[in-house]
Amino acid sequence: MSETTVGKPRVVADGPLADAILQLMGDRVELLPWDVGTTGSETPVDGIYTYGHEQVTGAMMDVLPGLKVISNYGVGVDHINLADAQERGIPVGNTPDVLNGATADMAMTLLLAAARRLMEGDRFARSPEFTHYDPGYMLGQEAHSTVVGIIGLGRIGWQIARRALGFDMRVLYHNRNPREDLPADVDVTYVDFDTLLTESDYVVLSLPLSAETEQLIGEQQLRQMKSTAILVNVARGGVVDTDALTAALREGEIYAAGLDVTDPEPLPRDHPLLKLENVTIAPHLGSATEQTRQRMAEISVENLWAGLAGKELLHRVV
Ligand code: 8YV
Repeated sequence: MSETTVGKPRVVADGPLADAILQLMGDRVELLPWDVGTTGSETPVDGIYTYGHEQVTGAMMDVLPGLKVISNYGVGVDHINLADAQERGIPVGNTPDVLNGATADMAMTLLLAAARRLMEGDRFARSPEFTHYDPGYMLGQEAHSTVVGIIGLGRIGWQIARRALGFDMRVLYHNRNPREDLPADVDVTYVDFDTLLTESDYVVLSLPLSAETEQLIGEQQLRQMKSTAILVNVARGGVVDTDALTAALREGEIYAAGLDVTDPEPLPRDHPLLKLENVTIAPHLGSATEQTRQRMAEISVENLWAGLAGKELLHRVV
């Protein structure tokens, strides 16, 4: 142990961490590499900081003596075993709300790009094949004045709904239960899962990944969707059966997909999904704006400080 690390809280983190996070942490912690969570430590480890989506299990918590807090950079905590954390009395913090707007913007970006074949057009416009304009090529699907079905009308889903209303879309949603807290003058309609799938022109996924939602969208659900429908996923790749989606897109069961997330992530570089023209895909950029990332950094580091000091976290999941 060097002189500069004596007495500092020791925190296992998966990195390399963004500069903004390192700046906020300053020299207040000793950062330990992620594999300490596997090899274990004889001296106390005070915290875990998750930057990407590395798995945090009860076994990892057990080999880090004195663990006081797990702070996650992001809202989704499906990679952290919450039951194990709760059982051990270790608070888990996340960064909700600050990323609602950016993630909803990304949902609309993917929806519009997939509907209007933007990436296909971009590839064509750059290629040697684009030698003359033809009003008959690359006709897409209308986005305005259509029906969007949001699965998971939580904090992010609500922001997607507001944007869709601005596009004159009719907004359907499905949650475990209808929301009672929505403003009365906002026209969003709760429907059952099957109705949402069959009536929507756009099915947008913005729900957490859990044992109940894993592979929620599979072969049968894709078959229920319109052949002109577009699936947008800004949630987690695991909510969708990747093989079933690949087949549905290839066979024209649905029109297109706009994906910010995949399962696995990233997909193997030779995966057939990546070869399809009717997929618009981003490398998990939902909340990736400079402004949102800064706020996520601030909240996650505040959560870390609070947990290390034994205080209530700013945002605590369990
Ligand atoms: C983050 C996310 O980029 O917040 C989430 O759940 O998926 C993303 O916005 C991610 O958590 C950072 O690794």
